[in-house]
Amino acid sequence: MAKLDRKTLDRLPASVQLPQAAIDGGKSHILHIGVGAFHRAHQAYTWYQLRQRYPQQYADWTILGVCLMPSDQAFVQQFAEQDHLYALRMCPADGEDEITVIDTITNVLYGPEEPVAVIRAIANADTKVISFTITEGGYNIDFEGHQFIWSNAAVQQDLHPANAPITVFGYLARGLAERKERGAGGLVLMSCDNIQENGQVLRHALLAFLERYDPELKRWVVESVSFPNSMVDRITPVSAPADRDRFEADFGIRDEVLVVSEDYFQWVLEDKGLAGIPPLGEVGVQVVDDVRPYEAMKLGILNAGHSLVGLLGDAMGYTKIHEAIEDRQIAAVFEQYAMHEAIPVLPPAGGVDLPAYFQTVRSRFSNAMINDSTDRIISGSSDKIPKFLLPVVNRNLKRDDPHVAISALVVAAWWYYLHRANRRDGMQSVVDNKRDELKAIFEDESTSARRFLQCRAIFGILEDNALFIGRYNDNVALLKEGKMRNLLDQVLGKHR
Ligand code: CS2
Repeated sequence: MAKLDRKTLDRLPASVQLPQAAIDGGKSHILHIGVGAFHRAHQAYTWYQLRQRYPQQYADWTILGVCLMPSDQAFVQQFAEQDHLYALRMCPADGEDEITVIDTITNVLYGPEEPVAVIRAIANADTKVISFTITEGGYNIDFEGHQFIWSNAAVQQDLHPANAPITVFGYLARGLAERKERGAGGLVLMSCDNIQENGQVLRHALLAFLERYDPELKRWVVESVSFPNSMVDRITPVSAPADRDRFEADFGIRDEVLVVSEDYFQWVLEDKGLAGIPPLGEVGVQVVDDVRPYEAMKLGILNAGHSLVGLLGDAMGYTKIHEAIEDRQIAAVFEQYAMHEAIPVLPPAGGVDLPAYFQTVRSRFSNAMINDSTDRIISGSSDKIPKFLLPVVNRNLKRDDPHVAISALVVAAWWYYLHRANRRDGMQSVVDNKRDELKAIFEDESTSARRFLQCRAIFGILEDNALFIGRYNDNVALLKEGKMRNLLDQVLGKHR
């Protein structure tokens, strides 16, 4: 079967949108680290649209991708075999899908094999923006968001300039040092991960690393680099073989790196240090003075809501998000969480009607066409829960009348998920950076619930809060008895 590439492109029917704008092959002004499906459904799509709209002006605003993880290697190869073309299938809940072939990523470097090329690209004066989707854990910052984690062995290796870099900080340090040396000028480092104040977190982590690596370079970065915060949103599951089979059946061409996403799109970007960057506002990006309220809204309602629906859904035997959200009790628990725990502690976001925002999120979750799995949502929970749910809990605990019943249920449901996974397969099936630490905690079933909450790297000092512990313990007790429906009934209506 022929694959999607430059030669087969024109076999696609008119219903598929094809790139029209020519590419200036010489240079790419954007370097992106972490070329996963989300990046391709979101930022790459946006830059692509800009080039289609202004083909002459922005012909060289293309993306040079960088992948650093061994798990990305197969993708790097397949993508190259397709001349770096991929199709994005955007699915509304009902109605026709929209399919666009995107050519905006001109090449992808695989860091472990081509470290020097990555370093050169960072140093290249043509590179004006480096953006990042390296996941919540990639920033190597502890729960409170303040301390850089020095105990990370890869970070220790990266501190020695003679070693080949491993972490994103190792690459940035070497590349930016060369950039400074060459006088190639400052640039924008744009985090696109789900973290409150993602730009500031990136800045904080990088400066902490550079303080030890090269204090002189740190000073240069402070003066020459901007770190705008941003909020990015588009639900993008991992595409399944069935999605690729369908594409092949429909069009007679195989796309091994197809991306499937919802049709909803949001990107809110802080207007900070963006001089010289094309007007992304022209293609739907909201450029604002302060992104933080938008980030808090999205993390606290959509991302924490995802964890809620994923974990409760899994506990009740659902494997898909759109099926779990159709469960009457789960839907009611999500609504109670949003209305009584999240929205009252969220700052106003530029006049957004938060209850209406919640309703939109709920209907996005029920979109069967994107077929998102509870497994994807639960994966990486030890990086996600501290960024998504715990800020809402902590804001509540600072109030006179804190509401944490549902948040404590979500944490208990996570405990329950790990408890069952440990019994089932010794946690082999758990995808999480902290799996080994978690496994040690779950070895002794009689103490696992208590020791789980004591894990400070995840929960900070939550275990010192009597209200939260009380709620959590009640939930764990019922979960141990397997009384999930009773538990949800009890929690519904119990606001505190
Ligand atoms: C999800 C996000 O992984 C998760 O837990 O909540 O990937 C979510 O789909 C995106 O942030 C949507 O923009």
